[in-house]
Amino acid sequence: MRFDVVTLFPELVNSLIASGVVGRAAGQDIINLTCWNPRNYTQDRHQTVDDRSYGGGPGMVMKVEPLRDTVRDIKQQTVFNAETGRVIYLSPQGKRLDQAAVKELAKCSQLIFIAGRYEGVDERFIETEVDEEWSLGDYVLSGGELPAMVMIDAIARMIPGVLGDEESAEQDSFMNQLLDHPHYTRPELIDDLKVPAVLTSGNHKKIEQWRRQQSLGRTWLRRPDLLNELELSDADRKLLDQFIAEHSG
Ligand code: 9WO
Repeated sequence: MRFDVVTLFPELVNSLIASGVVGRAAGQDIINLTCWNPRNYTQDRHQTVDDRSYGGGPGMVMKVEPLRDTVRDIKQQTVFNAETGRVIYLSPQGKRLDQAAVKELAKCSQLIFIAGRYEGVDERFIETEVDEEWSLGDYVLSGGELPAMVMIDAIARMIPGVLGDEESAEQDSFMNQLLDHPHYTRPELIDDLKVPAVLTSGNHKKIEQWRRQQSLGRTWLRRPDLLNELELSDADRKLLDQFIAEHSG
């Protein structure tokens, strides 16, 4: 899968491939990450990529031409396929990203991310060149680079072969639409805090049940909105009812 990022800060985005899961996938040529700087697509002496906002007010807006020429060059140089490729803009005005959307996007052959800066980009660029607008949440950052990096990380780990067997995405929080259960490692006792006995019992059936119950219980406590989306099995219902009884008792 190809990730292309249009950014005024390529070194920030390229730091993704220096380490971790994404870095390893890039090293194995499972993914390709390439940054494109719209400053290289300007025609004027000052390499101008922004200008004042029509209507007035503080702050600058990213100009159409450098962004449009960058996207056109990416599409030409990488032989962009309009069926399997997407141009994505990251902003608080986008649709909220969730794991289901991440899974869908992981089926694409190429994603071109537009990382905006300043107060945003000229709306005409979004209208004509952008396929999808995504938001990570209701907060404002100083640019779209970090959201693009977040999306690349989330999408890359859904691509077959990116995660090792030990890291398998099937076990992740949200892959089963619930929050994750708690995790523990050595030592078994620290200060007066003990690891839950079930986890050291060696009873794998019991351990799996306990983890499922913790996932259900924590989702009930912290994200009831997620639970409302689900039709629980009889077994899950019993586990959750027991959790709720113990929690209020
Ligand atoms: C900056 C600003 C300053 C003064 C008044 C209003 C303002 N709005 C913005 C603004 O929204 N800037 C954005 C910065 C322009 C597009 C890129 N930026 C961005 C993307 N900030 N936050 C995101 C983002 C993307 C995805 N999910 C969450 C946040």
